[in-house]
Amino acid sequence: SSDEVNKAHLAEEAIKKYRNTSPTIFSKIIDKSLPADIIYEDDKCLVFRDISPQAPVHFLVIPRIPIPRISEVTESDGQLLGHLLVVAKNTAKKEGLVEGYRIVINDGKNGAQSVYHLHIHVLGGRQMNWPPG
Ligand code: DGP
Repeated sequence: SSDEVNKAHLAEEAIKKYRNTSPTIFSKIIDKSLPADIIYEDDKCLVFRDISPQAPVHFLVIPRIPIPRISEVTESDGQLLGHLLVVAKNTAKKEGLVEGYRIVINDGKNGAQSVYHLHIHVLGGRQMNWPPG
């Protein structure tokens, strides 16, 4: 269908756009050369537990394509970004976070980003505070 063709074109565009991105530690988690506690994966993304958990439940949702950071995304990434959020919500439910949770994306220096492969943090299992530090 034209919808499938459109999806394929968007995927091809995203791969081209980010093809010069340097690999990070998350590339090794994706290709399974570095072990991680993976709790969900599909053709577009991976979900695994953070190595340094900041809450009783703390996992990361990452795209398979190496988008470096949220500030570099464009409209053509929209479908993928939407998918990552839906996966974050589905995994939060599977993890039993019925009382709520926090979703965070750190960007760049002021956002305290340390790994330049886009990731959505999901934290739960305790009361979160506002404002964040
Ligand atoms: P950020 O500061 O937003 O870039 O978060 C990066 C997160 O990635 C940080 O909470 C720790 C986590 N992390 C870094 N290296 C590894 C790793 O090798 N394995 C796992 N599971 N998590 C990692």
